[in-house]
Amino acid sequence: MRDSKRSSALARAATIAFAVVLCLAGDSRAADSRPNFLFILVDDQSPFDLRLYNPHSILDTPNIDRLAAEGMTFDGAYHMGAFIGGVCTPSRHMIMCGRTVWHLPNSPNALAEGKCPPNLEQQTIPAVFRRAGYATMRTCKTGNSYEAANKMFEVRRDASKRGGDAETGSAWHARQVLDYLDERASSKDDRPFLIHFGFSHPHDTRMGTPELLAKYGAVNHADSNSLPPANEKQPALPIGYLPAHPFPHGHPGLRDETTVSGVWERRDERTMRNEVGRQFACSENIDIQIGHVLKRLEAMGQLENTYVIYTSDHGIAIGRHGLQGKQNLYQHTWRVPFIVRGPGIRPGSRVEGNIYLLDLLSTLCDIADVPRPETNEGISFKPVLLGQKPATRDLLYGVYNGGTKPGMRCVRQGDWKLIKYDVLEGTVRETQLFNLRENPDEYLSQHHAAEVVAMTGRSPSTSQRNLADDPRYAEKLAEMEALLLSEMRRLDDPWRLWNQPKDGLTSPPEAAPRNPRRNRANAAPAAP
Ligand SMILES: [Ca+2]
Repeated sequence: MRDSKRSSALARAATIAFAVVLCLAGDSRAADSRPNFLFILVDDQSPFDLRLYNPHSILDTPNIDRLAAEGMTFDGAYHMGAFIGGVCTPSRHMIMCGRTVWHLPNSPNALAEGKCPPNLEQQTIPAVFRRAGYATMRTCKTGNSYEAANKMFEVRRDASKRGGDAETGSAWHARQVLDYLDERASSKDDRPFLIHFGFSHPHDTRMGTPELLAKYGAVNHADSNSLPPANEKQPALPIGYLPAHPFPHGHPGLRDETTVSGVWERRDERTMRNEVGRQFACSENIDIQIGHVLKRLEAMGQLENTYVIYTSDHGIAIGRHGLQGKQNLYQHTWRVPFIVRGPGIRPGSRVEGNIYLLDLLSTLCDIADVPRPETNEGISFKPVLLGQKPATRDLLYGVYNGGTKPGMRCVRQGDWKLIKYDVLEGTVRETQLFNLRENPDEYLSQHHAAEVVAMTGRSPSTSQRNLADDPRYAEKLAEMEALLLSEMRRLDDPWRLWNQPKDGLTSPPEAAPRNPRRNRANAAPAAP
Protein backbone atom coordinates (compact mmCIF):
# COMPACT_ATOMS: atom_id res chain seq x y z
CA MET A 1 0.00 0.00 0.00
CA ARG A 2 2.74 2.28 1.07
CA ASP A 3 4.64 1.31 -2.08
CA SER A 4 1.59 1.85 -4.19
CA LYS A 5 1.06 5.27 -2.61
CA ARG A 6 4.66 6.11 -3.25
CA SER A 7 4.50 5.02 -6.87
CA SER A 8 1.31 6.96 -7.38
CA ALA A 9 2.99 10.03 -5.82
CA LEU A 10 5.94 9.46 -8.10
CA ALA A 11 3.65 9.14 -11.09
CA ARG A 12 1.93 12.38 -10.10
CA ALA A 13 5.27 14.10 -9.72
CA ALA A 14 6.35 12.76 -13.09
CA THR A 15 3.13 14.00 -14.67
CA ILE A 16 3.62 17.44 -13.15
CA ALA A 17 7.24 17.50 -14.26
CA PHE A 18 6.18 16.50 -17.75
CA ALA A 19 3.54 19.20 -17.75
CA VAL A 20 6.12 21.74 -16.62
CA VAL A 21 8.44 20.63 -19.42
CA LEU A 22 5.60 20.90 -21.93
CA CYS A 23 4.71 24.28 -20.56
CA LEU A 24 8.30 25.48 -20.82
CA ALA A 25 8.51 24.06 -24.34
CA GLY A 26 5.32 25.90 -25.11
CA ASP A 27 6.85 29.06 -23.73
CA SER A 28 9.89 28.45 -25.83
CA ARG A 29 7.78 28.02 -28.97
CA ALA A 30 5.81 31.14 -28.11
CA ALA A 31 9.11 32.95 -27.56
CA ASP A 32 10.06 32.30 -31.17
CA SER A 33 7.94 35.27 -32.14
CA ARG A 34 10.36 37.54 -30.27
CA PRO A 35 11.96 40.09 -32.59
CA ASN A 36 15.28 39.63 -34.34
CA PHE A 37 18.12 42.12 -34.08
CA LEU A 38 20.49 43.14 -36.83
CA PHE A 39 23.09 45.37 -35.20
CA ILE A 40 25.19 47.15 -37.84
CA LEU A 41 28.38 48.67 -36.48
CA VAL A 42 30.78 50.58 -38.70
CA ASP A 43 34.28 51.57 -37.71
CA ASP A 44 35.08 55.31 -37.50
CA GLN A 45 32.28 57.33 -39.10
CA SER A 46 31.21 60.84 -38.25
CA PRO A 47 27.44 61.41 -38.39
CA PHE A 48 28.21 64.47 -40.53
CA ASP A 49 29.54 62.27 -43.33
CA LEU A 50 25.95 61.16 -43.88
CA ARG A 51 23.49 63.34 -45.78
CA LEU A 52 20.99 62.41 -43.13
CA TYR A 53 22.94 64.56 -40.67
CA ASN A 54 24.51 66.99 -43.10
CA PRO A 55 22.51 68.00 -46.19
CA HIS A 56 25.72 69.36 -47.79
CA SER A 57 27.33 65.91 -47.92
CA ILE A 58 27.63 64.26 -51.33
CA LEU A 59 27.87 60.75 -49.85
CA ASP A 60 25.22 58.45 -51.36
CA THR A 61 23.76 55.98 -48.86
CA PRO A 62 20.34 54.93 -50.19
CA ASN A 63 20.04 51.93 -47.87
CA ILE A 64 20.92 53.84 -44.71
CA ASP A 65 18.51 56.55 -45.91
CA ARG A 66 15.88 53.86 -46.30
CA LEU A 67 16.41 52.71 -42.70
CA ALA A 68 15.89 56.32 -41.62
CA ALA A 69 12.83 56.81 -43.82
CA GLU A 70 11.26 53.66 -42.39
CA GLY A 71 12.59 54.14 -38.86
CA MET A 72 13.93 56.64 -36.32
CA THR A 73 17.01 58.87 -36.53
CA PHE A 74 18.76 59.99 -33.34
CA ASP A 75 20.44 63.40 -33.30
CA GLY A 76 21.89 62.91 -29.84
CA ALA A 77 23.74 59.59 -29.80
CA TYR A 78 27.17 59.60 -28.16
CA HIS A 79 29.96 57.29 -27.11
CA MET A 80 31.20 58.03 -23.61
CA GLY A 81 34.87 58.18 -24.47
CA ALA A 82 38.22 56.52 -24.11
CA PHE A 83 41.27 56.31 -21.89
CA ILE A 84 43.53 54.89 -24.63
CA GLY A 85 44.40 55.97 -28.18
CA GLY A 86 42.43 53.09 -29.66
CA VAL A 87 39.04 54.70 -28.97
CA CYS A 88 37.35 51.68 -30.60
CA THR A 89 38.26 49.41 -27.70
CA PRO A 90 36.50 51.11 -24.78
CA SER A 91 33.60 52.06 -27.05
CA ARG A 92 33.06 48.44 -28.07
CA HIS A 93 33.35 47.32 -24.46
CA MET A 94 30.63 49.78 -23.49
CA ILE A 95 28.37 48.63 -26.33
CA MET A 96 28.70 44.99 -25.34
CA CYS A 97 28.43 45.28 -21.54
CA GLY A 98 26.33 48.40 -20.96
CA ARG A 99 28.75 49.83 -18.41
CA THR A 100 30.16 53.33 -18.11
CA VAL A 101 33.65 54.26 -19.25
CA TRP A 102 35.45 54.02 -15.88
CA HIS A 103 33.71 50.75 -14.94
CA LEU A 104 35.00 48.50 -17.73
CA PRO A 105 37.26 45.46 -17.32
CA ASN A 106 40.04 47.42 -19.04
CA SER A 107 39.43 50.82 -17.37
CA PRO A 108 42.40 51.97 -15.27
CA ASN A 109 42.30 50.16 -11.91
CA ALA A 110 38.62 49.24 -12.30
CA LEU A 111 38.96 45.50 -11.65
CA ALA A 112 41.48 45.99 -8.84
CA GLU A 113 39.30 48.57 -7.11
CA GLY A 114 36.09 46.59 -7.52
CA LYS A 115 34.57 49.09 -9.96
CA CYS A 116 34.03 46.26 -12.41
CA PRO A 117 32.94 42.75 -11.46
CA PRO A 118 35.00 39.77 -12.67
CA ASN A 119 33.80 37.60 -15.57
CA LEU A 120 31.79 40.46 -16.99
CA GLU A 121 31.78 38.81 -20.43
CA GLN A 122 29.02 36.55 -19.07
CA GLN A 123 26.80 39.65 -18.81
CA THR A 124 27.37 41.01 -22.30
CA ILE A 125 24.94 41.20 -25.23
CA PRO A 126 25.97 37.87 -26.83
CA ALA A 127 26.02 35.97 -23.53
CA VAL A 128 22.72 37.40 -22.28
CA PHE A 129 20.87 36.80 -25.54
CA ARG A 130 22.36 33.35 -26.07
CA ARG A 131 21.14 32.30 -22.62
CA ALA A 132 17.75 33.73 -23.49
CA GLY A 133 17.47 31.38 -26.45
CA TYR A 134 18.58 33.68 -29.24
CA ALA A 135 20.75 32.52 -32.12
CA THR A 136 23.76 34.84 -31.93
CA MET A 137 26.17 35.52 -34.76
CA ARG A 138 28.97 38.00 -35.24
CA THR A 139 31.10 39.22 -38.07
CA CYS A 140 33.45 42.15 -37.56
CA LYS A 141 37.08 43.20 -37.63
CA THR A 142 39.48 41.52 -35.25
CA GLY A 143 41.31 43.42 -32.53
CA ASN A 144 40.59 46.71 -30.75
CA SER A 145 37.43 45.26 -29.36
CA TYR A 146 36.16 43.20 -26.39
CA GLU A 147 37.60 39.79 -27.13
CA ALA A 148 36.08 37.99 -24.13
CA ALA A 149 32.61 39.17 -25.19
CA ASN A 150 33.23 38.37 -28.86
CA LYS A 151 33.84 34.75 -27.87
CA MET A 152 30.35 34.56 -26.40
CA PHE A 153 28.69 34.60 -29.84
CA GLU A 154 27.48 31.18 -30.92
CA VAL A 155 28.78 31.75 -34.45
CA ARG A 156 31.73 34.02 -35.03
CA ARG A 157 33.23 34.94 -38.41
CA ASP A 158 35.68 37.74 -37.81
CA ALA A 159 38.46 39.10 -39.97
CA SER A 160 39.81 42.58 -40.58
CA LYS A 161 38.74 43.50 -44.09
CA ARG A 162 40.01 46.91 -45.13
CA GLY A 163 40.81 46.20 -48.73
CA GLY A 164 39.31 47.53 -51.94
CA ASP A 165 37.73 44.41 -53.41
CA ALA A 166 35.04 41.87 -52.56
CA GLU A 167 37.34 39.42 -50.82
CA THR A 168 39.34 41.92 -48.77
CA GLY A 169 36.71 44.59 -48.14
CA SER A 170 33.23 45.18 -46.76
CA ALA A 171 31.54 42.68 -49.09
CA TRP A 172 33.25 39.90 -47.12
CA HIS A 173 31.42 40.87 -43.91
CA ALA A 174 28.08 40.98 -45.75
CA ARG A 175 28.73 37.57 -47.22
CA GLN A 176 29.20 36.09 -43.75
CA VAL A 177 25.77 37.39 -42.77
CA LEU A 178 24.12 36.23 -46.01
CA ASP A 179 25.67 32.77 -45.65
CA TYR A 180 24.55 32.59 -42.05
CA LEU A 181 20.98 33.51 -42.98
CA ASP A 182 21.03 30.79 -45.66
CA GLU A 183 22.37 28.23 -43.18
CA ARG A 184 19.62 29.14 -40.71
CA ALA A 185 17.03 28.65 -43.42
CA SER A 186 18.36 25.29 -44.54
CA SER A 187 18.71 23.97 -40.98
CA LYS A 188 15.23 25.31 -40.16
CA ASP A 189 16.64 27.20 -37.17
CA ASP A 190 13.58 29.15 -36.05
CA ARG A 191 15.09 30.79 -32.99
CA PRO A 192 15.06 34.58 -33.15
CA PHE A 193 18.47 35.93 -34.09
CA LEU A 194 20.81 38.61 -32.90
CA ILE A 195 23.39 39.36 -35.59
CA HIS A 196 26.33 41.66 -34.95
CA PHE A 197 27.01 42.88 -38.49
CA GLY A 198 30.27 44.76 -38.08
CA PHE A 199 32.47 46.31 -40.75
CA SER A 200 36.19 46.99 -40.74
CA HIS A 201 35.64 50.18 -42.77
CA PRO A 202 35.55 53.16 -43.27
CA HIS A 203 38.50 53.00 -40.85
CA ASP A 204 41.84 53.88 -42.44
CA THR A 205 43.65 52.90 -44.48
CA ARG A 206 40.62 53.81 -46.58
CA MET A 207 41.09 51.49 -49.54
CA GLY A 208 38.00 52.08 -51.65
CA THR A 209 36.88 50.03 -54.65
CA PRO A 210 38.03 51.50 -57.99
CA GLU A 211 34.48 52.41 -59.09
CA LEU A 212 33.60 54.21 -55.87
CA LEU A 213 36.97 55.96 -55.63
CA ALA A 214 36.35 57.24 -59.16
CA LYS A 215 32.86 58.42 -58.22
CA TYR A 216 34.29 60.56 -55.39
CA GLY A 217 37.33 61.67 -57.39
CA ALA A 218 39.77 60.05 -54.96
CA VAL A 219 42.81 57.82 -55.23
CA ASN A 220 44.40 55.42 -52.73
CA HIS A 221 47.27 57.81 -52.24
CA ALA A 222 50.32 56.22 -50.64
CA ASP A 223 53.29 58.40 -51.65
CA SER A 224 54.24 60.66 -48.78
CA ASN A 225 56.43 62.75 -51.10
CA SER A 226 53.60 63.96 -53.32
CA LEU A 227 50.09 65.33 -53.06
CA PRO A 228 47.14 63.40 -54.48
CA PRO A 229 45.67 64.90 -57.66
CA ALA A 230 42.96 67.53 -57.33
CA ASN A 231 39.62 66.42 -58.71
CA GLU A 232 36.40 68.40 -58.84
CA LYS A 233 34.36 65.29 -58.05
CA GLN A 234 35.92 65.14 -54.58
CA PRO A 235 33.80 66.15 -51.59
CA ALA A 236 34.32 69.75 -50.45
CA LEU A 237 36.43 70.40 -47.37
CA PRO A 238 34.36 69.25 -44.39
CA ILE A 239 32.33 71.77 -42.41
CA GLY A 240 34.52 72.96 -39.55
CA TYR A 241 37.74 72.41 -41.49
CA LEU A 242 40.86 74.13 -40.17
CA PRO A 243 44.43 73.85 -41.51
CA ALA A 244 45.59 73.13 -37.94
CA HIS A 245 44.13 72.74 -34.48
CA PRO A 246 44.73 75.96 -32.52
CA PHE A 247 46.63 74.26 -29.68
CA PRO A 248 48.25 70.82 -29.06
CA HIS A 249 45.60 68.18 -28.43
CA GLY A 250 47.82 66.55 -25.86
CA HIS A 251 48.72 63.21 -27.38
CA PRO A 252 52.18 63.58 -28.95
CA GLY A 253 53.04 61.10 -31.69
CA LEU A 254 49.43 59.92 -31.90
CA ARG A 255 49.21 57.52 -34.82
CA ASP A 256 45.91 58.84 -36.15
CA GLU A 257 47.22 62.40 -36.31
CA THR A 258 50.66 61.73 -37.76
CA THR A 259 51.10 58.43 -39.58
CA VAL A 260 47.89 57.47 -41.39
CA SER A 261 48.95 56.63 -44.93
CA GLY A 262 47.59 59.14 -47.43
CA VAL A 263 47.43 61.96 -44.87
CA TRP A 264 50.34 61.83 -42.42
CA GLU A 265 50.61 65.27 -40.81
CA ARG A 266 49.17 67.10 -43.81
CA ARG A 267 45.98 69.10 -43.57
CA ASP A 268 46.12 70.85 -46.98
CA GLU A 269 43.06 71.01 -49.19
CA ARG A 270 44.15 68.40 -51.76
CA THR A 271 45.10 65.85 -49.13
CA MET A 272 41.96 66.34 -47.08
CA ARG A 273 39.50 66.35 -49.96
CA ASN A 274 41.08 63.19 -51.36
CA GLU A 275 40.92 61.56 -47.94
CA VAL A 276 37.25 62.47 -47.44
CA GLY A 277 36.63 61.05 -50.94
CA ARG A 278 38.25 57.79 -49.82
CA GLN A 279 36.15 57.79 -46.66
CA PHE A 280 32.99 58.26 -48.75
CA ALA A 281 33.99 55.49 -51.17
CA CYS A 282 34.33 53.10 -48.21
CA SER A 283 31.09 54.32 -46.63
CA GLU A 284 29.07 53.92 -49.83
CA ASN A 285 30.39 50.39 -50.18
CA ILE A 286 29.18 49.66 -46.66
CA ASP A 287 25.77 51.01 -47.65
CA ILE A 288 25.66 48.71 -50.70
CA GLN A 289 26.47 45.71 -48.50
CA ILE A 290 23.77 46.66 -46.02
CA GLY A 291 21.38 46.76 -48.98
CA HIS A 292 22.17 43.14 -49.86
CA VAL A 293 21.41 41.97 -46.33
CA LEU A 294 18.20 43.99 -46.04
CA LYS A 295 17.03 42.58 -49.36
CA ARG A 296 17.72 39.03 -48.21
CA LEU A 297 15.86 39.56 -44.93
CA GLU A 298 12.96 40.96 -46.88
CA ALA A 299 12.93 37.98 -49.28
CA MET A 300 12.96 35.61 -46.30
CA GLY A 301 10.01 37.44 -44.76
CA GLN A 302 12.12 38.33 -41.71
CA LEU A 303 12.60 42.07 -42.10
CA GLU A 304 9.33 43.14 -40.51
CA ASN A 305 10.12 41.31 -37.28
CA THR A 306 13.69 42.60 -37.13
CA TYR A 307 15.07 45.66 -35.37
CA VAL A 308 17.84 47.00 -37.57
CA ILE A 309 20.22 49.29 -35.71
CA TYR A 310 22.83 51.31 -37.58
CA THR A 311 25.68 53.09 -35.79
CA SER A 312 29.44 53.62 -35.55
CA ASP A 313 31.78 52.99 -32.61
CA HIS A 314 32.63 56.73 -32.62
CA GLY A 315 32.96 59.63 -35.03
CA ILE A 316 36.13 61.01 -36.60
CA ALA A 317 37.59 64.37 -37.62
CA ILE A 318 39.26 63.97 -41.08
CA GLY A 319 40.14 67.65 -41.32
CA ARG A 320 37.48 69.11 -39.04
CA HIS A 321 39.05 71.47 -36.48
CA GLY A 322 42.44 70.71 -38.06
CA LEU A 323 42.34 67.20 -36.61
CA GLN A 324 42.48 63.89 -38.38
CA GLY A 325 41.65 61.20 -35.81
CA LYS A 326 39.00 60.17 -33.32
CA GLN A 327 40.85 61.36 -30.23
CA ASN A 328 38.87 64.53 -29.50
CA LEU A 329 35.51 65.55 -28.08
CA TYR A 330 34.05 67.80 -30.77
CA GLN A 331 30.58 66.79 -31.96
CA HIS A 332 31.92 65.29 -35.19
CA THR A 333 33.80 62.73 -33.16
CA TRP A 334 32.00 62.41 -29.81
CA ARG A 335 28.67 61.87 -31.56
CA VAL A 336 27.75 58.84 -33.65
CA PRO A 337 25.14 58.21 -36.32
CA PHE A 338 22.26 56.21 -34.86
CA ILE A 339 19.24 54.89 -36.78
CA VAL A 340 16.76 52.19 -35.79
CA ARG A 341 14.10 50.57 -37.94
CA GLY A 342 11.76 48.01 -36.43
CA PRO A 343 8.30 47.06 -35.15
CA GLY A 344 6.44 49.91 -33.45
CA ILE A 345 8.82 52.64 -34.63
CA ARG A 346 7.17 55.47 -36.53
CA PRO A 347 8.63 55.73 -40.05
CA GLY A 348 10.65 58.87 -40.71
CA SER A 349 10.71 59.93 -37.06
CA ARG A 350 13.57 61.95 -35.62
CA VAL A 351 14.51 62.56 -32.01
CA GLU A 352 17.26 64.10 -29.95
CA GLY A 353 17.31 60.92 -27.88
CA ASN A 354 20.37 61.78 -25.83
CA ILE A 355 21.62 58.24 -25.65
CA TYR A 356 24.98 56.63 -25.15
CA LEU A 357 26.06 53.56 -27.11
CA LEU A 358 26.24 51.83 -23.72
CA ASP A 359 22.43 52.07 -23.51
CA LEU A 360 22.09 49.44 -26.21
CA LEU A 361 22.22 46.32 -24.02
CA SER A 362 19.48 47.63 -21.77
CA THR A 363 17.34 48.62 -24.76
CA LEU A 364 17.66 45.28 -26.54
CA CYS A 365 16.73 43.47 -23.32
CA ASP A 366 13.75 45.78 -22.87
CA ILE A 367 12.51 45.16 -26.41
CA ALA A 368 12.97 41.37 -26.25
CA ASP A 369 11.66 41.10 -22.69
CA VAL A 370 14.93 39.55 -21.56
CA PRO A 371 16.03 40.43 -17.99
CA ARG A 372 18.79 43.01 -17.87
CA PRO A 373 21.96 41.82 -16.14
CA GLU A 374 22.58 43.48 -12.78
CA THR A 375 25.91 44.72 -14.07
CA ASN A 376 24.16 46.92 -16.66
CA GLU A 377 24.46 50.70 -16.16
CA GLY A 378 22.71 51.76 -19.36
CA ILE A 379 19.21 53.21 -19.66
CA SER A 380 16.74 51.64 -22.05
CA PHE A 381 15.62 54.01 -24.80
CA LYS A 382 12.75 51.76 -25.85
CA PRO A 383 10.29 54.47 -24.70
CA VAL A 384 11.98 56.83 -27.19
CA LEU A 385 11.76 54.26 -29.99
CA LEU A 386 8.07 53.79 -29.32
CA GLY A 387 7.44 57.53 -29.33
CA GLN A 388 6.56 57.68 -25.64
CA LYS A 389 9.22 60.28 -24.86
CA PRO A 390 11.77 62.29 -26.85
CA ALA A 391 14.87 61.68 -24.73
CA THR A 392 16.19 59.48 -21.95
CA ARG A 393 19.10 61.61 -20.78
CA ASP A 394 19.54 65.27 -20.06
CA LEU A 395 23.23 65.39 -19.21
CA LEU A 396 26.08 63.83 -21.19
CA TYR A 397 29.72 63.33 -20.28
CA GLY A 398 32.69 62.52 -22.51
CA VAL A 399 36.39 61.83 -22.02
CA TYR A 400 39.50 61.38 -24.07
CA ASN A 401 42.67 60.85 -22.12
CA GLY A 402 44.61 58.29 -24.09
CA GLY A 403 47.47 60.80 -24.30
CA THR A 404 48.85 63.01 -21.55
CA LYS A 405 46.83 63.20 -18.34
CA PRO A 406 44.41 64.19 -17.04
CA GLY A 407 43.36 64.79 -20.68
CA MET A 408 40.15 66.12 -22.22
CA ARG A 409 36.68 66.13 -20.71
CA CYS A 410 33.35 67.45 -21.92
CA VAL A 411 29.84 67.79 -20.68
CA ARG A 412 26.65 68.70 -22.47
CA GLN A 413 23.29 69.80 -21.16
CA GLY A 414 20.58 71.30 -23.33
CA ASP A 415 22.12 73.67 -25.86
CA TRP A 416 25.36 74.06 -23.92
CA LYS A 417 28.59 72.17 -24.12
CA LEU A 418 31.85 72.56 -22.24
CA ILE A 419 35.15 71.01 -23.36
CA LYS A 420 38.28 71.20 -21.21
CA TYR A 421 41.86 70.27 -22.04
CA ASP A 422 44.46 69.70 -19.33
CA VAL A 423 47.38 68.10 -21.13
CA LEU A 424 51.15 68.12 -21.66
CA GLU A 425 52.03 68.49 -17.99
CA GLY A 426 49.88 71.53 -17.47
CA THR A 427 51.33 73.44 -20.42
CA VAL A 428 47.98 73.28 -22.24
CA ARG A 429 44.96 74.27 -20.16
CA GLU A 430 42.07 75.31 -22.37
CA THR A 431 38.35 75.74 -21.93
CA GLN A 432 35.74 75.86 -24.69
CA LEU A 433 32.10 76.78 -24.18
CA PHE A 434 29.66 76.37 -27.06
CA ASN A 435 26.01 77.08 -27.54
CA LEU A 436 25.25 74.18 -29.88
CA ARG A 437 21.93 75.63 -31.01
CA GLU A 438 23.68 78.74 -32.33
CA ASN A 439 27.00 77.13 -33.15
CA PRO A 440 26.36 73.45 -33.94
CA ASP A 441 29.68 73.01 -35.72
CA GLU A 442 31.65 74.41 -32.76
CA TYR A 443 33.32 77.17 -34.77
CA LEU A 444 36.32 78.79 -33.13
CA SER A 445 37.82 82.22 -33.80
CA GLN A 446 40.21 80.45 -36.23
CA HIS A 447 37.23 79.58 -38.44
CA HIS A 448 36.67 83.33 -38.95
CA ALA A 449 40.12 83.87 -40.51
CA ALA A 450 39.88 85.19 -44.08
CA GLU A 451 42.08 82.43 -45.52
CA VAL A 452 39.94 79.72 -43.91
CA VAL A 453 36.70 81.34 -45.12
CA ALA A 454 38.24 81.53 -48.61
CA MET A 455 39.02 77.80 -48.52
CA THR A 456 35.72 76.56 -47.08
CA GLY A 457 33.34 79.17 -48.46
CA ARG A 458 31.76 79.28 -44.99
CA SER A 459 31.64 82.48 -43.05
CA PRO A 460 30.62 81.92 -39.42
CA SER A 461 28.41 84.52 -37.75
CA THR A 462 29.98 86.76 -35.11
CA SER A 463 28.58 84.76 -32.21
CA GLN A 464 29.72 81.41 -33.59
CA ARG A 465 32.84 81.01 -31.51
CA ASN A 466 34.17 79.72 -28.22
CA LEU A 467 32.27 81.66 -25.53
CA ALA A 468 34.37 80.61 -22.54
CA ASP A 469 36.07 84.01 -22.21
CA ASP A 470 32.93 86.04 -22.88
CA PRO A 471 31.87 87.66 -19.57
CA ARG A 472 28.20 87.47 -20.62
CA TYR A 473 28.39 83.70 -20.20
CA ALA A 474 30.44 83.56 -17.00
CA GLU A 475 27.48 82.20 -15.06
CA LYS A 476 26.76 79.54 -17.68
CA LEU A 477 30.43 78.59 -17.70
CA ALA A 478 30.43 78.13 -13.91
CA GLU A 479 27.27 76.06 -14.15
CA MET A 480 28.80 73.77 -16.80
CA GLU A 481 32.04 73.45 -14.82
CA ALA A 482 30.00 72.31 -11.81
CA LEU A 483 28.10 69.80 -13.96
CA LEU A 484 31.35 68.41 -15.31
CA LEU A 485 32.78 67.93 -11.82
CA SER A 486 29.61 66.26 -10.58
CA GLU A 487 29.62 63.87 -13.56
CA MET A 488 33.31 63.09 -13.02
CA ARG A 489 32.54 62.24 -9.40
CA ARG A 490 29.41 60.26 -10.22
CA LEU A 491 31.14 58.20 -12.91
CA ASP A 492 34.31 57.47 -10.86
CA ASP A 493 36.60 59.44 -13.18
CA PRO A 494 40.01 58.75 -11.58
CA TRP A 495 41.48 62.16 -12.51
CA ARG A 496 40.71 65.80 -11.78
CA LEU A 497 41.51 68.87 -13.89
CA TRP A 498 43.66 71.81 -12.83
CA ASN A 499 40.77 73.92 -11.57
CA GLN A 500 38.96 71.14 -9.72
CA PRO A 501 39.35 69.85 -6.16
CA LYS A 502 41.65 66.84 -6.00
CA ASP A 503 39.10 64.83 -3.98
CA GLY A 504 41.95 62.81 -2.43
CA LEU A 505 42.44 60.83 -5.64
CA THR A 506 45.66 59.02 -6.50
CA SER A 507 46.22 59.01 -10.22
CA PRO A 508 46.25 55.57 -11.84
CA PRO A 509 49.71 54.26 -12.74
CA GLU A 510 49.51 55.16 -16.41
CA ALA A 511 49.53 58.87 -15.60
CA ALA A 512 51.92 60.71 -17.90
CA PRO A 513 55.61 60.90 -16.96
CA ARG A 514 56.72 64.15 -15.37
CA ASN A 515 59.12 65.16 -18.10
CA PRO A 516 57.03 66.27 -21.07
CA ARG A 517 60.02 66.30 -23.40
CA ARG A 518 60.75 62.67 -22.59
CA ASN A 519 57.06 61.90 -22.97
CA ARG A 520 57.02 63.45 -26.41
CA ALA A 521 60.05 61.48 -27.52
CA ASN A 522 58.83 58.19 -26.11
CA ALA A 523 55.22 58.50 -27.08
CA ALA A 524 54.19 55.16 -28.54
CA PRO A 525 51.92 55.25 -31.53
CA ALA A 526 48.34 54.61 -30.49
CA ALA A 527 46.62 51.50 -31.66
CA PRO A 528 43.99 52.11 -34.33
CA1 LIG B 1 36.68 52.67 -34.46
